[in-house]
Amino acid sequence: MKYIISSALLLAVPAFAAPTTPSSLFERQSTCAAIPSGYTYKTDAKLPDPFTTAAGAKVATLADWECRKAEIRQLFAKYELGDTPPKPATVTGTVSSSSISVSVSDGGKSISFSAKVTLPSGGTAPYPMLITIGGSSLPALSGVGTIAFGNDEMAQQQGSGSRGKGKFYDLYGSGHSAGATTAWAWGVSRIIDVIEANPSSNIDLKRLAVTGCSRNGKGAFIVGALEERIALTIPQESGSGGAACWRISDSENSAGKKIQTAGELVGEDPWFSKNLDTYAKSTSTMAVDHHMLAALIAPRALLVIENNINWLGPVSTTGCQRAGLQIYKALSVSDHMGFSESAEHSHCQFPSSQQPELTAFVNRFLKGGSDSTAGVDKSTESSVTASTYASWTAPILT
Ligand code: MCU
Repeated sequence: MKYIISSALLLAVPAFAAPTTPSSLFERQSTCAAIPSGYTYKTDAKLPDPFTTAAGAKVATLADWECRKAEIRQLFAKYELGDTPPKPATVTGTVSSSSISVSVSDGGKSISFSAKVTLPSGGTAPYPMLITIGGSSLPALSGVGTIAFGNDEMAQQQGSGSRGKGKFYDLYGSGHSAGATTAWAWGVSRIIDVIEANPSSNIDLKRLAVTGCSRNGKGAFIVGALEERIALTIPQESGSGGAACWRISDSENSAGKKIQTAGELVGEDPWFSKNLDTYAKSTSTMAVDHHMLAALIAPRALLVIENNINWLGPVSTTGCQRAGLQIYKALSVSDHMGFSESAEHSHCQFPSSQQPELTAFVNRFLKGGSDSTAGVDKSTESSVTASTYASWTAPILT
């Protein structure tokens, strides 16, 4: 059954460290073990341990973690995201003060798209920029410009019949394993390729953030997870498929809460790979869950914004992201991640109560400030702890 959020309009490392490109990440990780062939995960209703490898080894050092991170990325592809094609042979484009144009050729096919640029009114170039997935529902961020990514053009989200439609699939074929959110991440990566190739533009490659709300918040979370050149990821009210963990949502649903589960979500829109269909009704067999998105984003900054609307799964988002915070703690960068869940209000209408943490993260990670109030952990579901849902504890990686 399809539920609708009542208030929703359905149409509707230090921050300045050099960005790491996916290729250099894979170069560093070329000595990592591959997932054993025929690998399957055990059945476990508790959240998978980010610190135990597929082969069963404990992760104790930062070097171990680099390999585990590469493994987690592969596991996300296998269980729910599908494959992310690498940077294509040809990516060209231009950056102006009003637009970024992108042309891509791969395997004899080509696509072009553009994103509207709005530079900030104050400050000096190159500017920090917020990449918006289907628009932003955040209040304007002073001194930060926007790059409006048209995600629906890249991969549609208009019901299950829209799977495999959009420019990504024009290039890679309608049967490509990537779900829409993965295809959006690939598209954002191509925009960043063009920014990178135009180093004298008005845009600061090292100060890029991404946001989106609701379904587009799921997208923002996945974009931040798959694209290492994003310094700050701000998914807003993403709920199931974003900040919620599949397993916790299932247990909440079993307890009678009216909450979105993976089983329901896969019938709505093609946000995830068809790979997820296999596991959507048996999420306890998945080797990943959404606390592990933090594994892909850390140590880069992450501010997860949520709202106490039942359908978003407030207990699930709180338990899940409190487990994610353990990953940042293990990397000794607790203050690079924040979780902020507020009392119920209209969907995607940012409340003033969450302004302090938004300001703190933007100051610290996009403007080079030393705002020590980053690292928030607040939820109206105050009694929810990660340990209820996880049987592991995080080591401090050295
Ligand atoms: C929270 O995002 C989605 C939700 O997953 C869907 O079930 C519902 O239909 O739409 C939400 C949304 O995108 O609202 C704008």
